[in-house]
This record gives sequence, C-alpha cells and structure tokens, in this order.
Amino acid sequence: MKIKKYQGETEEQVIEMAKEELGNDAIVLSIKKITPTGIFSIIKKPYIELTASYDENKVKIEEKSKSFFADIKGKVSSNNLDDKLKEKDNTIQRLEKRIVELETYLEKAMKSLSLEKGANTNKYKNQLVQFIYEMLISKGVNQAVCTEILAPVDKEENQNIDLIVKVVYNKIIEILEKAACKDLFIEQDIKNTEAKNIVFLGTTGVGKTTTIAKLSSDLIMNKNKKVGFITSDTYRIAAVEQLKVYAEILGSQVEVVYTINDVKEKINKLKHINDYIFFDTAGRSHKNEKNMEEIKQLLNEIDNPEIYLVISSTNNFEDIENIINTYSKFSKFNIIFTKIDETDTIGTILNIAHKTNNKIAYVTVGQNVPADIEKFSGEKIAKVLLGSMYK
Ligand SMILES: Nc1nc2c(ncn2[C@@H]2O[C@H](COP(=O)(O)OP(=O)(O)OP(=O)(O)O)[C@@H](O)[C@H]2O)c(=O)[nH]1
Ligand SMILES: [Mg+2]
Repeated sequence: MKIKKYQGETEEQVIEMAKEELGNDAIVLSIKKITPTGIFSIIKKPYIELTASYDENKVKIEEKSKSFFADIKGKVSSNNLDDKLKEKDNTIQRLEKRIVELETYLEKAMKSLSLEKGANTNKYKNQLVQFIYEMLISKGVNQAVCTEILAPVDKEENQNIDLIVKVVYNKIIEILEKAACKDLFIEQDIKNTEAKNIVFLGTTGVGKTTTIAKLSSDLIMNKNKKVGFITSDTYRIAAVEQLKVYAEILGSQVEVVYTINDVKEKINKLKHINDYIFFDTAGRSHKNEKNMEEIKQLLNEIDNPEIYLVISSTNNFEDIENIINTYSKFSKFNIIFTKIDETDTIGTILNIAHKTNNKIAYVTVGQNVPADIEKFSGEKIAKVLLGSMYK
C-alpha cells in the first residue's frame, strides 16, 4: 500500500483528483482544511488536503484518462499545487531578502539623516556658544530667552572664551536682577504702629506654611520682631495644627478664621501686639473660580497687604505662567520660588523673570526651618544655569 496526498481548493476537487488518479479502490485516510500560519498566511489561502492510501498494483489508469488529467493537471493537480507552493516559497524568500536589503538601506539613510539633522540643529557656529545654548535648554530655559541671551555672542566665530562666558553671565544676571524684589516690608526695619499684613497664597502643597515658618523665625529670632499668625486653612486636616506647632516654638499667637466675617476681628486681636501678621491660606487650585473668589474676598478684608505668591519651582513654565496670570487678575504680589533643591530645570525661573512684571522675593532650598530660605539672588541662579551647584 502507498500513501498519496492531494491538495485543492474544495473537498470535491481533491476527491475527484484522487479518484481520477487512484481509482475507486483507493481509501481516503483523511480530508482536512489546512490554514497556513505566520508569514505564509499572508500569501497562502487555506486549502484542503486529502490523504489517500492505494494499492499500486490495482491502479490502472487508462492512457486516455491520463492524458485528460495531464491536460487539467496544469490547473489543479497536486504536483502543480506543490510547484505553485514552491514558487510561492521562493517568492517569500525573495521578498524577505528584499526586506532585509531595504532595512539596511533605511538604517543607513536614517543615520545620515540624523547626522544632517544634528548639523542643522547646531544653532551656533561657535562650539562654546552652542554648548552654552544646549546647557541652558537642558535646564529649562525657553528657546526665545536663550536666543536673546546668546545674541551678543552669536556674531563672530573666534571669540575669546572668557568674554563669551562673561557676556552670557551678565545677560542672565540682567534679566534676573530686573525681576528681583528690592523693597519688602519684611526687610525694612521700621517701627510701625500697627502690624504689617503679609499674606501667603499659592496652590496646594507648594510650601506656604513652611515658608511662613522660615520667614517668621528669622524675624523673631534674628531681628527681634513680633509675628502673629492668622490661618484661613481650615480645609486640610491638621493644617491649623501645623501652624500652631511652629507658633508655639516661636512663642507666637495663632488665630483661625472660619468665615470671611471673622477676618477683621482676628486682625484686630493681633495688630497692636505684633510687628507683622502672617496670613496662611489654604492651598487652592488656581483653576477653580470659586476658590479664587474666596481668596479675593479674604484679600478685601486685609488692609494694605504685602502678598506673596508661593510657587514650586518644580512646576513647568506653562503651569507657573497660568498660575501667575490667574492671581494677577485680582492682586499684586511678589513671588517666592520654593523647592529649588528639587528641580533640574531652574531655567523656568529665568523664563518667568524674563516674562513677568511681578518681582521675585525669595527662594527656598530645602525643608529645614528656618535655614532653607534665601533672598532671591540673580547671581546664584545664573551660576547654576552655567553649570554650578546652587550654593
Ligand atoms: N524639598 C523641599 N521641600 C519643601 C520646601 N518647602 C517646603 N517643602 C516641603 O513641602 C511640603 C509641603 O509644605 P507645606 O508648607 O505644608 O505646603 P503648603 O503650601 O502650606 O501646603 P497646603 O497648605 O497643603 O497647600 C512639606 O513636606 C515641606 O517640608 C523646599 O524648599 N524644598
Ligand atoms: Mg499650608
């Protein structure tokens, strides 16, 4: 007995093929649908495979019918199908080879493109200027600000290195110092008859309360001033306690306002016995209009406040710009940038200094109370932007 397989498009077709070639005595062992897998599934359709066994002595096919089948073999015979499959296999191999060739070609093209791109993104011919440009960008300075800073050194190729660094440094200092706050109540050693009102605003968790503790500690411990606290942060659990802990350490009084009607009364309690009243407010989203309305109402109750908008320097430029724009709609304020120690993109401060009309008063550089706060210094920020550590 021998085994033979036939492949075709339908069951009828393969049975017919087997019958024609092997005669009626052949035994059909199986008929199954074969579905090609993997890459073959793309070019090969499912087909029917018939497996038959036959006695070769009994297979007697007349010449006539043989020639008839030879005639249609070209279309449906298994041999022909095999040939076609082989042909398709060859096609696949050719295609695969072509794909590999194309991949290699593409890889080369991409490499040369990125080399060209690299050459194109070199904004500056002078390598040092280009290096400074890339450093400023990596530290978050906006393109437009970089371009302005580097404009004076953009001209000639062979400038003296010292001169380039000096010009760039001075340009950065110029932008920063223009934004530096020079005349703060807190800094003036004037005896007032009534306490000066200092209000701290800002989004949630930026460091308002910690900054209040730092600044008031300095006034109380180093400048012999008296500071009272008023907090309107009754939203967050333990917010009042957080301020009370600091107040207790500093020997200060804390008043809590629960409604807007309390504010004047609480101020009156503190204003004659302190040099300053520090107002701690709840962290509020600048996107929430109701929150902003509440802050507006609070500010309306406070006489001649010096307002500080506390902003985390870890926020991105666009967010900070939005926060500043929102608060600018209803009040004037100075800025305190917190968490300088946590940011890799200190350039954001330069961007803000370049853009805003508000003044920057302080930066905070860590969690330690009272140590980690400093007056805003253009010099320090400029040095960091040019590669130094903040110190
Ligand atoms: N690394 C670092 N952390 C800081 C700095 N300033 C404040 N923090 C931390 O930031 C966290 C939040 O500080 P808070 O002072 O409670 O912030 P807040 O703005 O009063 O928060 P809410 O009242 O909840 O809106 C605390 O863990 C502080 O220690 C800073 O300069 N650097
Ligand atoms: Mg707070």
